[in-house]
Amino acid sequence: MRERLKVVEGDITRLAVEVIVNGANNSLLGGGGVDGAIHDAAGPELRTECKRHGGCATGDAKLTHGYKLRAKYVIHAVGPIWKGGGEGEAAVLASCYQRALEIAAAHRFKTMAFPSISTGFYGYPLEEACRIAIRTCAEFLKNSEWPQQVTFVGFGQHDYKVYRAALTEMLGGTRAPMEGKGGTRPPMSGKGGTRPPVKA
Ligand code: AR6
Repeated sequence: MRERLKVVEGDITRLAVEVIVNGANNSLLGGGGVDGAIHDAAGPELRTECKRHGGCATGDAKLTHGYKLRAKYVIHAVGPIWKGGGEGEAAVLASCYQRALEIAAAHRFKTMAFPSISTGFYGYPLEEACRIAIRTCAEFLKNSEWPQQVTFVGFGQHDYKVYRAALTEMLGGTRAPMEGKGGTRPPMSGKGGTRPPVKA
């Protein structure tokens, strides 16, 4: 299971995984941070498809196509705004990851990448958030063949190091030489194959 989780440093919009996750807001109509970067890279059709969802509840996630992105699909997850930790933020953050994983598994996506949801504009402390991310994904993968691989994307050296340290501490090291700078590498695994039709 440990080898199914990895960390890279870089820009999630450049990853050649099958599905990337977006740290969105309730409107799903775009914003700053990773959301802005994903909409910019995907092009305006992404917003048009997002509009059709009519928003997304906090702690939930919605699927769209990836348009001009290298990733074929995007799962838009809405994380909690940090209010000090006493308002159920941890459960809501775990729910975002869980819902995104459920969607990926339902569509049998092989490779999936997460940004560090809620740790930018929404102010969630990074160390705590990355533990929730790792724990939720590790638990999910224990019981699911899909997605086959989950990548955590650290945006910048600091975030990358925090994720690496947490992964090693929580799940041990890996012998697979798969981790490192990821944003500009060649595809990490193939897209395509036969998939059930996607209902976005
Ligand atoms: N690739 C990977 N990670 C990124 C990228 C990127 N291109 N750009 C930023 N990050 P944030 P949130 C990291 O603020 O906290 C938006 O306006 C960033 O360093 O993007 O969930 C939405 O519309 C941080 O670690 O999302 C919402 O209104 C992480 O992504 C609100 O912000 C999340 O930071 C959501 O806030």
